[in-house]
Amino acid sequence: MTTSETTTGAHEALTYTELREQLWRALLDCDETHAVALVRFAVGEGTAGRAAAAERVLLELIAPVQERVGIEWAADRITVAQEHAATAINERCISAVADAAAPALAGPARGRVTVACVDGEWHALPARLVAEVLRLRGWGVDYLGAQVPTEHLIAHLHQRTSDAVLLSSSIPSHLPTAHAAISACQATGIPVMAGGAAFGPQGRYAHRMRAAWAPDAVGAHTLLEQGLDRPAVDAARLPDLDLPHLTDQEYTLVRQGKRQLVKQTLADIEDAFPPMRSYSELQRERTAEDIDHIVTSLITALYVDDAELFTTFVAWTAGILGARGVPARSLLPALDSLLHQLNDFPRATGILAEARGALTVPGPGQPA
Ligand code: B12
Repeated sequence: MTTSETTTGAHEALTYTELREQLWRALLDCDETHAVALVRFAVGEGTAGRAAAAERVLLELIAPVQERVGIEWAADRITVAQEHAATAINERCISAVADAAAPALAGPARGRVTVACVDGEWHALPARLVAEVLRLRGWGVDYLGAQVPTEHLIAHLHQRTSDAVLLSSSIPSHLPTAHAAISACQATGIPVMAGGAAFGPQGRYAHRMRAAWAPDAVGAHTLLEQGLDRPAVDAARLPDLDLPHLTDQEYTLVRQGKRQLVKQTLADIEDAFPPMRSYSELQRERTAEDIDHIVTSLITALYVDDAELFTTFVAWTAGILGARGVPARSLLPALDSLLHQLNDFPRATGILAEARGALTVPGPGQPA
């Protein structure tokens, strides 16, 4: 099929399942022209219902195909380069949908919101989807994109009128930064809604940080329509006001000792996992990165006081390693080393022990 067939109606009878498959193929072929033609086709020509059609394309075509990109990368069936290319094309597709729907958007805005990713967060695509859906539903949106330093976000809020700040984060390790950003935004008197995978099942961490939370873009619209409570203009609050367990200092001390923890863990696993001795320089670097991520995740779990955050991360790491031929049991020496090093920290050892127990280790003779 050629690209011109795409635009001349050859897809008229396509179901959403077929459209998703075609978009997926176009992403794998790095065929941006075809992908853009496909989403434009799916939005359709007529003005009536175009905003609703555009929303459906964003949430039921582009979003699930983007999630598939993650699944295929995690399973080692596509490369990092393919994942980057696919994401770049999907970003272009979102712009194309927004352009195609623009003529259907009229009338005064319902209100204005600012949508931003927390500092350090590169996953801008989820936030962009939220921003575009809100625009389609009549909101004025200041979309600030990826990794917005909190002080610049606050400066923006002082310059522009916003009814709410919508903060996005996909990676849990950004939760301490997200918490500081939530508190700083609220101190300006503007309500905050958080969203994205980082905030946990049913937004449990957003709630603990006193932010509103919605699972997705449509949920964000519903909450905005209901109206968010305006916080008092005040000084940004200290984290332990929301998270009293932080007064035990475990989070602060383990975070301060992170470099040494990573270094010692690497030394310990080299002793306990003999295949590591023949690792190449690149393999060693990757292992150091993995340990760094594990320690960072433990520190985040201490911050929100939730062992499940760490257990989920360890299981995810085991899955990623497993798909690349590295057995899950290779993580055990790292967890044991951390357990030993953090012997004096009861919350940390509790979290580590829970993750260790949850890590399924095949018995002798079973494939790892
Ligand atoms: C694309 C991608 C990237 C791109 C991002 C580019 C971009 N412009 O966005 C790049 C290459 C930069 C990247 C980098 C990394 N990534 Co990445 N990435 C992804 C991927 C494949 C897709 C993300 C996405 O767009 N999802 C699609 C949207 C639709 O999903 P969504 O998040 O659920 O969004 C909806 C809701 O959450 C909600 N929502 C989102 N934000 C908000 C905000 C508000 C206010 C509200 C109300 C709702 C809301 O609404 C959205 C729309 O309905 C995911 C896999 C996945 N399944 O998501 C991994 C993924 C998120 N990445 C992952 C990882 C590990 C990383 C890296 C650490 C990799 C590395 N070793 O460097 C880095 C971290 C970078 C950083 N510091 O942030 C892991 C995270 C695992 C974990 N639990 O920690 C994932 C899950 C991959 C995987 N399959 O395992 N990544």
